[in-house]
Amino acid sequence: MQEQKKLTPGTPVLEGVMPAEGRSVGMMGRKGIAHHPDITAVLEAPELYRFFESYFGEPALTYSYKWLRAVGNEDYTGAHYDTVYMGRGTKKLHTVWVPFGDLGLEQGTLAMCRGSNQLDSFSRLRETYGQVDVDRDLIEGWFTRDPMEIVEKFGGQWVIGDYCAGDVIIFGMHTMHASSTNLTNCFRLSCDIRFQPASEPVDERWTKEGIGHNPGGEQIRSMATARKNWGL
Ligand SMILES: O=C(O)CCC(=O)C(=O)O
Repeated sequence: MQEQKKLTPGTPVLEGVMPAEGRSVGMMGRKGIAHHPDITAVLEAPELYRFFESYFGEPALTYSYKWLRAVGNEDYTGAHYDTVYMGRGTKKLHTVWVPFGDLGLEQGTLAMCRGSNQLDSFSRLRETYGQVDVDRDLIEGWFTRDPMEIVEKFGGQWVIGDYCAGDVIIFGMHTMHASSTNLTNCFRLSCDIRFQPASEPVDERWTKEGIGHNPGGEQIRSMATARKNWGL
């Protein structure tokens, strides 16, 4: 990030201090910093494989694509299900959210909506929005930018906290999540990665070189229009 001149000159590099109006720095992918050996030592640690192998009861694989994020001031993630981005393979795909370092919620941490994956009150949401594929349907991915709307309409409970280096959050493709807004002047560093049973189909957008989301340029439908059609 310093090489890309994204940090405030003269400040300690390890604090990740951003200039005024610093925005997110692109670091996702299959190459570069997301695959630096120091990063993969965390994201592909034997402890993660051991956990998933015991959870799945068979060998686990992880997608080569790493969603490494440096989230800037005033930036945040809207509420969504991950299936809309990576739902073409197994239903047993799981996300692992990994904070890099200790992160307070004022720096923009992950919030999970407890119950959103299984409460009956979310069933219409799971049957409609939960079946979207953003690349096939050419539609926005976030269901809403206002997380409180979720609990007001469907129930559940938002859970958020401060995280320490070494914590992870693990969840399936139909658990609603979002992040708090980064209100500090330091980038929030985290990465989300995916694990699944090795014998099950994969979503090739995230395992094969040269694929990914649509390159763009097409007309993208707004979530507001889709929600009107679903009556949500
Ligand atoms: O870190 C974030 O802001 C979003 C992460 C996310 O959406 C995920 O882990 O699936």
